[in-house]
Amino acid sequence: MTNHFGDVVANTKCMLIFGANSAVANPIGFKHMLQAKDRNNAKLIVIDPIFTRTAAKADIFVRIRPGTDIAFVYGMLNIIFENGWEDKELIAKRTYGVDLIKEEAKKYTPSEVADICGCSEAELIQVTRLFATTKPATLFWALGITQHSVGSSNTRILAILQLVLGNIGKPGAGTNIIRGHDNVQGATDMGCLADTLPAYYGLDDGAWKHFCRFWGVEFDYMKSRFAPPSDGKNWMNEKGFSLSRWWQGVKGVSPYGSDKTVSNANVRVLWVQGTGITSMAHTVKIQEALKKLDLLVIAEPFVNEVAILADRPDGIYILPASTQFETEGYVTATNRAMQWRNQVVKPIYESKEDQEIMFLFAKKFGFYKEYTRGMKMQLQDHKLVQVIPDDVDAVWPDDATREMSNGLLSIGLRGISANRLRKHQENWANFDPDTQRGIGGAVKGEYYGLPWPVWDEKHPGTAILWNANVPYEEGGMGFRNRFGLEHNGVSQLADNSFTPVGCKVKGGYPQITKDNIEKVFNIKLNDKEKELMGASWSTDISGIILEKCREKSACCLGNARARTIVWEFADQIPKHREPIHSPRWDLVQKYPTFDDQEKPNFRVTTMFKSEQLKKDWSKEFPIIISSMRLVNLSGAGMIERTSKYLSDITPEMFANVNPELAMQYNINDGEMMWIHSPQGTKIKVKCVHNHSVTPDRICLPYNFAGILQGVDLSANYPEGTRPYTIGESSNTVTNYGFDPNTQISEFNAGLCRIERA
Ligand SMILES: Nc1nc2c(c(=O)[nH]1)N[C@H]1C(S)=C(S)[C@@H](COP(=O)(O)OP(=O)(O)OC[C@H]3O[C@@H](n4cnc5c(=O)[nH]c(N)nc54)[C@H](O)[C@@H]3O)O[C@H]1N2
Ligand SMILES: Nc1nc2c(c(=O)[nH]1)N[C@H]1C(S)=C(S)[C@@H](COP(=O)(O)OP(=O)(O)OC[C@H]3O[C@@H](n4cnc5c(=O)[nH]c(N)nc54)[C@H](O)[C@@H]3O)O[C@H]1N2
Ligand SMILES: [Mo]
Repeated sequence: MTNHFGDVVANTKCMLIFGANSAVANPIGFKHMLQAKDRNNAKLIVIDPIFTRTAAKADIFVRIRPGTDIAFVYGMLNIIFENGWEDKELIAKRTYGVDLIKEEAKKYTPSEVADICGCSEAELIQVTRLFATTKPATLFWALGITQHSVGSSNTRILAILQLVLGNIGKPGAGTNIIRGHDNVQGATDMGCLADTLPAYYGLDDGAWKHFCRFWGVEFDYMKSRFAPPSDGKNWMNEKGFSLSRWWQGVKGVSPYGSDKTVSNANVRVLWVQGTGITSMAHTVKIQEALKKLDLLVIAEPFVNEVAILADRPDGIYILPASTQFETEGYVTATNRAMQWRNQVVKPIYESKEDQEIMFLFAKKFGFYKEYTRGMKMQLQDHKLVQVIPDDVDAVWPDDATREMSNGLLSIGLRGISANRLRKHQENWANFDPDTQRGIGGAVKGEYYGLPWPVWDEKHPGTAILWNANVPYEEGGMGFRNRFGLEHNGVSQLADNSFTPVGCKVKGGYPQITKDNIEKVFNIKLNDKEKELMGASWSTDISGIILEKCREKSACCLGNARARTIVWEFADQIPKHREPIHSPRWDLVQKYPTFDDQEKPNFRVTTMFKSEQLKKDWSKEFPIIISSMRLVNLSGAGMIERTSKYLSDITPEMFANVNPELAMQYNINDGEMMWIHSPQGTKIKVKCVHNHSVTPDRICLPYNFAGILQGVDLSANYPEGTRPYTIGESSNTVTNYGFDPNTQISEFNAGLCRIERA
């Protein structure tokens, strides 16, 4: 989120939600949106293929076909440019590539959009007029946008819409993706990903060297932990398998179609800690892989249903992990704010805290010393020194928090500390809910939870990203200069007539490096500073660059242009592309998906066109299938399905089906039906007649497991651990399809065939 929920309540005049059902998935967040309606008479617009509980509260609801948001937004942009509603000054001075967007948008006339999206021209015009002419206006989105083969293009076009309207870096505006799980922002920041070290540093040697420096280990030691280079690849710099495709790395598991696995080794052990696995797509492949593994380890407070999916006689270990209430530390909320949590009780029974399990693992495998040394380092006189000896344990979580502050500069964590975050927690009552600012005492002027970036220990955190109307010292900044100084001969820096408030460097300037700092800041570094300073702001552990930035009231990120063109991606600007399994064969010809991804990404190749063009899938699979959440169940659902009362609300797995569609297949309300996928898999679920879906689509919750393709797996649960309700996982029939950049599965647009069971 660029902004925060308090800001929505206080300042927003119009809210546009694409593909989020916050009334169910984020009820507390949604309460803020309802408050904005009450307090500011803010208008709520919802764009969703399903009439959700969120849509029920909207001033305008527009139903579109899943996977067509890019066409809809280009349709909006076309109308915006035709009427001159764009922010001309911002576009001229602080963006790059908007002309290409304007050109592309011309193709999306209201009638073209109506045809692609299945809405009316009047609906598109009404939404655009309201959203473009009401200021400030904010944009929310969640999984209806990201979980698609065009997920990354989807998110880009929404950011571009806000840029064009000038709804960025301002109170009441912004691009606000509502994050999912508790601490999902924190988990991402900490690099629980297969393609980067923590804080988005990536995996190249420069990133590893930076980490080795603040972890207090030699780069050569780190290198020795990895398999030697082979097949022209240095595996240390290669992405691992993603959570959505790990099964393709297991020997003997057949991939889909022509998909290939390109790795130096097979996956032989699966270690599961904090994810449900049955919540991932392609359950049948997962089951196949689980059978072939050497070993499956689950570190969990519950019996994760991955344990029962495969009928393994041996080689499964469940380690009891304690819950968040039995540990201490911080989590990061959807608005980048860090919330400190106390240990409520010591770990009960024989369970251990997650980090303790990892420490014991490291001890057993002989790298505990190197693993924990980062926590023992402290900055003294601009240099990191080991202050706790190797044979003395660090203090959890204080020393771990310092480790992050030492090294995770790319997201601006230098200003955090355990004590600073504890102080915020102890002073909850002393923050203004609208601005999130401390009103007095020990927290005066600081933003609650120090939303990152929090550049140094005096910095208050950044309540609203890219806000150039407040000084650096209060969380202000221009747009980041991340992608070079020039592209196609055009400067990527902001126009010289634009200077963020209070900044002593006038006009556009680049991100700050050791090489350019003297010139950009018009200063002379002394020899000691030169010796200690890292190559750029994001690797300068000494902190000298950040000190100089404070003196100049200038953000280290630079003052640049926001780009609409991503020259590294297959689609340099977002393009509408039909879902891989599309119900519109005619549109597949006009808007085909990407070329097959032959170059492995996350160690696998991915089919696009070859799968899409194989045949007109809609002949055999005429119905669209998409996902939903239930308020009483979360994720893979194991936690709640072990509660008698929460189970009782949805005692069975089901699908919402429009009665008209159900009756075509002779399926009465409450009868069982089969759902078949293009991959040849099937699930047996209860048919619930429901008018939230139109007759061309059905919608399923994804929070069940324990039954697979009609087979009850109850016997596989260890005694006394079977939840009150089990059911088919909708992910058994989730269609083939992955985003080319992120590998996220196509959970929200696929096709199926139904029949009475
Ligand atoms: N079809 C379909 N599939 C989807 C989605 C969809 O919309 N449709 N959504 C996707 C999304 S966005 C997500 S985030 C995933 C969510 O799916 P999962 O990641 O599977 O989510 P949870 O079920 O919450 O899994 C968390 C597991 O961690 C355990 N756990 C809880 N607390 C702790 C702890 O402190 N320590 C440890 N070690 N374990 C703990 C829980 O018992 C649980 O088994 O599902 C994805 N799958
Ligand atoms: N009770 C409960 N709360 C949860 C969770 C849970 O499992 N249970 N999970 C948590 C997690 S991990 C997450 S990530 C969040 C997710 O939060 P949300 O994303 O708000 O949850 P979903 O129900 O998946 O909502 C996605 C919406 O997108 C719509 N949609 C599908 N395809 C498209 C499309 O192509 N375009 C548009 N415009 N809309 C589309 C769907 O119909 C649906 O209404 O929820 C979190 N909160
Ligand atoms: Mo999520």
